[in-house]
Amino acid sequence: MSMSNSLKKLSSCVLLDLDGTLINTDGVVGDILRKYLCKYGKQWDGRETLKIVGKTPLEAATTIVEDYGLPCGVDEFNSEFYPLFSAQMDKIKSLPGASRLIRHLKCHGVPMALASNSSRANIESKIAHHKGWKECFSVIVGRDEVSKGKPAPDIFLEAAKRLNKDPADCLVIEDSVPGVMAGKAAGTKVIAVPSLPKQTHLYTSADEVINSLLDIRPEEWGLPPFQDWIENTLPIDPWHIGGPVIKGFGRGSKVLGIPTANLSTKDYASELVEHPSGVYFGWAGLPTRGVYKMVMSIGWNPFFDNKEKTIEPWLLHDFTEDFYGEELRLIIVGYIRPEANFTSLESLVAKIHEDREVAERALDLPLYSKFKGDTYLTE
Ligand code: ADP
Ligand code: RBF
Ligand code: MG
Repeated sequence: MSMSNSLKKLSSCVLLDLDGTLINTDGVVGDILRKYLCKYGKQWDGRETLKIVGKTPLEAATTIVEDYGLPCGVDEFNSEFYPLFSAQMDKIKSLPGASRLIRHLKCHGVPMALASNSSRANIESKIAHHKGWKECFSVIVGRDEVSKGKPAPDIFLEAAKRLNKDPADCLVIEDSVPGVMAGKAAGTKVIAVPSLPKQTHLYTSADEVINSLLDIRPEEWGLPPFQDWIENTLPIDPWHIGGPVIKGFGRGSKVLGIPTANLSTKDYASELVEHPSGVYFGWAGLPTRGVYKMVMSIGWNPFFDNKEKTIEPWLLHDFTEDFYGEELRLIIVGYIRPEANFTSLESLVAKIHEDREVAERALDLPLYSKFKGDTYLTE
C-alpha cells in the first residue's frame, strides 16, 4: 500500500450504528411481525426485511402498513407494535464480534459514538441489556436529537461534533445502505457490514465491505490491531452441532479431493442464522470411528453461488469408505476467513488446502486441542 493510500484511511474515532450492526434487532422484529400479521390474516416471510433495514422506525412502520395493506393506520400500528417490541428488547442478541470490537476499542482508548436512526430512549433501553456497553460510548446520538435521519448526514455529523472530531477522522461502521449513504454524506470513512446476504453490490459507496465484524482489521484504519488472532485463526465461543450425514450437492467434491460431509440444514437453522458465513475449523466425531480434525465452510459458496446457506465439513483424514447416514458431531472452535469467490476451480481448491494447513496446525494448540476429548464428539 502506498503512503498516501494508507494516510487517506487514518481514523481516530469510530461511529457505530446499533441495529443490524451491533445487535440483531431484525430477529426479534421478525418474530413479533410474524405473530402480529397473523391477526390480519397476513403472513410475514421476512422478505420485507430488505425494505426496512436502515429505516427509521416510523419509515419502517409505514412500509409495513402499506406493503401488507393493513387496515390500520401507521399510528395505530405503532401503538400496538411498540409495547410488543419493548417487552422483547432483552431478547435482542449482540451480533458476532460486536462485544469483542467495542471492548477492544474501549480498552485502547479509541473514542466511540453510537449513532442510530432509533430514538435516544430506544437506544438506551436496547444497550442496557448488554453489560458494559453503555460505558464504552462517550456519545450517543438518536434520530430525535437531529433534524433528519439517515440517509441524511445529520446523525453522524452530530456524533463527530460531540466527540470534537472532524468527520474525516471518523470511521463509521454500518449495516444498511441508508447508513452508508449517511456516513459518506457526512464525509466519514465507512465500513459496510451488510446484514443481508448476497447484497454486497448495493454497498459500492462504502470504503470497504466486510462480511461480519469478525473481519474488521482496525490497523487498516490507523486503529490498534486486535491481539486475539493466533496463528491466522480467531478463537470463537465453541458451538456444537450434530446429526446424520446427508447427501450434499453431489458436485463431486470428492473428485477434487475435498469431500464434505453435509448435515441437514433444517436441524440447525438457528445456528446457521446466528453464525456469519466463512471458513471455520474444529473437531469432528463419528462415534463408531473416532475423532478427527476438521475444516469447514459455512455459507453460500460464492464460487458455486448456492441458494441455501450450508455447512460443509471436511474431515482431515483418509477414509476408505463413505459414511452417509452416520451420526456426525462437530465442535467448531475457531474462525479463519470469510468465504471468497475465485476465478478458477484450481484457485478455490488451492485456498481450501491452505485453510486445511492453517486448521491442522492450529488444532494442536492447547486452546483448541482441549476440545478433542469432549464427550459430545463420541457419545
Ligand atoms: P456430497 O455432495 O454428497 O456431500 P461429497 O463429494 O462432498 O458429496 O462427498 C461427501 C461424502 O464423502 C461424505 O458424506 C462422506 O460420506 C464421504 N467422505 C469420505 N471421506 C471424507 C472426509 N475426509 N470428509 C468428509 N466426508 C468424507
Ligand atoms: N466455496 C466458495 O465458494 N468459497 C470459499 O471461500 C470456500 N471455502 C471453503 C473452505 C473449506 C475449508 C471448505 C471445506 C470448503 C470451502 N468452500 C468454499 C466450499 C466448496 O466450494 C465446496 O465444499 C465444494 O463442494 C468443494 O468442491
Ligand atoms: Mg459435501
